Amino acid sequence: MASESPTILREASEGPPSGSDRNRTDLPSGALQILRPDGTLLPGSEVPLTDAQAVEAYRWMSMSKAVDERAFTMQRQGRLGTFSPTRGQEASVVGSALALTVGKDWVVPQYRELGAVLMHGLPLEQWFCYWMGNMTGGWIPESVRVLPVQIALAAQIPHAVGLAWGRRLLGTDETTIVYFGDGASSEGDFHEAANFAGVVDAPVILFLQNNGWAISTPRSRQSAAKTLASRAEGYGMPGVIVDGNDVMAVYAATRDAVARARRGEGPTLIESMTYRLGPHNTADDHTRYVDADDFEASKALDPLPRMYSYLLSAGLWDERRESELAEELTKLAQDAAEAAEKRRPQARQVFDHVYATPPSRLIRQAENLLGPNVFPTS
Ligand SMILES: Cc1ncc(C[n+]2csc(CCOP(=O)(O)OP(=O)(O)O)c2C)c(N)n1
Ligand SMILES: [Mg+2]
Repeated sequence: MASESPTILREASEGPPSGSDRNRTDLPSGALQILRPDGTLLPGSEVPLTDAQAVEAYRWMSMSKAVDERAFTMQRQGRLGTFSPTRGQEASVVGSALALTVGKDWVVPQYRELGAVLMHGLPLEQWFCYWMGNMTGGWIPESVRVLPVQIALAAQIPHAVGLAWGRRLLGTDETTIVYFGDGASSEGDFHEAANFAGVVDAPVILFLQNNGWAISTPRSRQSAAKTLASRAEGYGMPGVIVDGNDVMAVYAATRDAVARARRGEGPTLIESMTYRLGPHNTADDHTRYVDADDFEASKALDPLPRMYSYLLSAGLWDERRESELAEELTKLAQDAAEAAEKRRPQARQVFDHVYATPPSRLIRQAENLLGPNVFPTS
């Protein structure tokens, strides 16, 4: 395990608020950063990951990217439904999920946390099935402590707080992490859940991925607060801002929040400042609303080359391992996608498990689509 040494804060500077739309590539002052964009360590900082964890983090980030690419291609070929890529947010997702214990702690996703759910045991084939519209894709194996994808913004946050609190009442020291975006943080559900978490000291990490956009609505239109983390004050919990493209900083901040939760000190709000390096989802065209210069600037902060450079200079990685990994991940993504395609959903499934006794209009629709006498279903 990595040491529990105190994390190093980025040198204080007068940074911009987390809500400014332009020049977002500068971090707000006080944001936690360990690995600079060029992959070198910030002077005076300690590496919070063991060598094995650093390689593991990079592998999961690379896997997330490989799956995104496969899924994107398949969506364009009409073989997969609309989905939201993680691209650009790999460090934010993987660094945080790495700080929790697999099989013990709970992961509650929004819809952009592919790496986290895979790391905590969700089979990749299930993930593909879900986005292919197969109703069995939402099934999560009993031993996997991951909750289903939540599209209704912020609706997962009260559930996560209840889950965290309930497990504590049962006498466990389990922790729950719940992911949501800057857009979701404007929903009433977020504020009610955060308030309740503070009151009952729920062992939960409210992990806010601030990627600057809620589809085409910029962060500045979500809240007039200077930073989203500052809202924590009103709920009686610490608010931490972290460079979300630095997997080490994200890990360190989440590790400290997990330690607090296990000690019975309650929730933490983490604002992870990151960038969406692409469209909101496969139905979106971000070039119509994201400033081209800003987009270029955020590409320079891509978390993958940053960690790649670090691993190279630490002697933990080389070009041969990189090309072997790329090959391995391409095959892994392809195999899982093909296995999911073999389970392609049948059109009649949309009529199943909805009503015990289907109303006549539903029967008419089913018969139009599938022919006479399709009901009763199995
Ligand atoms: C309650 C609700 N309102 C609106 C939507 C439509 N919608 C889907 S994603 C999205 C943007 C969410 O932005 P954010 O929370 O920042 O997450 P991100 O997509 O940036 O990861 C919106 C408005 C929804 N799914 N649920
Ligand atoms: Mg967002």
